[in-house]
Amino acid sequence: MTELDFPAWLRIEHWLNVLFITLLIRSGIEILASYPKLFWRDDSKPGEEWARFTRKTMPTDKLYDTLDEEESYSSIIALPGHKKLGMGRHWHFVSVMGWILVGVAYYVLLFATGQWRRYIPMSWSIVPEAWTDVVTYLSFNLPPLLPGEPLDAIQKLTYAGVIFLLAPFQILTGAAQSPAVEARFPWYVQLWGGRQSARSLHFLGLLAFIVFIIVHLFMVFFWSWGQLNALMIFGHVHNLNWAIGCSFGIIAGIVAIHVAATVWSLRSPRSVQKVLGAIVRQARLGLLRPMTSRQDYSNRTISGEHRVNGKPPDCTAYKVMAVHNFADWRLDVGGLVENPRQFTLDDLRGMREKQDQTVLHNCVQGWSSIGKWSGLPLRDLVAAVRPLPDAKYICFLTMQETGRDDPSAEGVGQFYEVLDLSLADDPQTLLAYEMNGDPLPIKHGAPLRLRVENQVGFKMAKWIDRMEFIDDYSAIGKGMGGWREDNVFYDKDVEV
Ligand SMILES: Nc1nc2c(c(=O)[nH]1)N[C@H]1C(S)=C(S)[C@@H](COP(=O)(O)O)O[C@H]1N2
Ligand SMILES: [Mo]
Repeated sequence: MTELDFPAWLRIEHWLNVLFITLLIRSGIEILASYPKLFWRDDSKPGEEWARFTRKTMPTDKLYDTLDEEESYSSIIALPGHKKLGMGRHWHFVSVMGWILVGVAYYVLLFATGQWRRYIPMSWSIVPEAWTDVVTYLSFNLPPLLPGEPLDAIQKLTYAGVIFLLAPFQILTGAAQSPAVEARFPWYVQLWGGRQSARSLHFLGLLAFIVFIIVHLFMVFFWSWGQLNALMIFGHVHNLNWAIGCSFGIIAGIVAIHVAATVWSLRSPRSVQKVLGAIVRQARLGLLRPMTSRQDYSNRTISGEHRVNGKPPDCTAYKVMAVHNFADWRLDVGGLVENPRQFTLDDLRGMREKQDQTVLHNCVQGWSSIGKWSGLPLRDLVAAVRPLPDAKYICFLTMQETGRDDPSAEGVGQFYEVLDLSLADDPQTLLAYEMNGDPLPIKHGAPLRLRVENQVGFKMAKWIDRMEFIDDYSAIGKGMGGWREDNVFYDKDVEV
């Protein structure tokens, strides 16, 4: 065999890659568990999934929401397992940052050192050769190596495919699922066939990675575990037993990191949320926060049945108000403002002509729908109450008492969400009182709900009746910036 002279940087990259890819796979499976169905179309219409990874069936006689569809997977396959979407997201985002850094360094070094020649084929004749190799493998024989190279044709093509196509494909289809990217560049999502198509393709990319890993491990084993590991660890074949020992040592180390990440996430999710959240936050605010929504989907793309998340207020006061078309409802706006006041629905309707926006809704769980929302841009209301200079956030309080309204919810107390005041400037941040041309239906947040189109769905509080301008949210709820942040450990800022 021609020497596989792996330089030190390449050997280090290889093992870091193993760490990050396995973290990405397990945390990705956790994210999948929260909505274990795959669709091609952006309405995520029940029954139209092309793949499902759950046996649950949904009731047809009562309102269920998409959280009822969530699955609990084992920690063996998911990081951390057991319905912990918040944790899965933190690990996925931190790992992808690490993976991209490692990947960029890898590309740069590959081209700087000429090592790329190992992987990029220079002649089309490699394609028929690769095919012959596949047939040879399938008949349990070993194909010849390429002249003067350490790989056979199919190996070379596969590595080129994984390094230069599959890895970028996963990053690009991942980015296509960020609500901020989708809001700012709707054409980019369409490039992948839509939000659900991007999610499905991202999943197929995962399968491709898993197949690659299995075949790769099998081949290494088949060729010589000791020799190849010696080359990938020390850069030369020396003492095979020592190399085999070290390879298992490295694998044990990676497994230990997985176990530690899993145990940490299950035992103290709050500290994971704080530590990993702080790392991801920088990248999120720097790269994605500037992306403001510019969506204008055509009427014909509107989903026939917009999906629902959250159970409506289950109390007499709300129901009586609903019967009277919310004539008695008031929006209370106060806190750090010059002009605290109450608004009726008619006040909001009368402040200016309603603004329409037809947009893609992204739920943190992975489903989407397209709806047309109409209402008052939040910035108009902000201008009317005149925030004081130290106001930094708006806290949206709702009429929903989660413990009362949804006994299966993973927390109790009033549902609320805190928004950075700066997001109120975005033209498509809206206080919506209409949906698809009708007054807002109860399940979608009647009489008033928030729309912040470059964020994930859970920020868009429904059934709002109070807005408080504040300079600090650490004393509200459990202090994390929202009910879901408090109870299921999501990030407060969710451009992804
Ligand atoms: N008050 C309240 N608002 C809420 C929720 C909730 O549970 N309670 N769920 C959020 C989530 S997770 C999503 S995805 C959207 C769903 O909006 P929709 O039901 O109109 O599709 O509402 C958000 N607003
Ligand atoms: Mo959601």
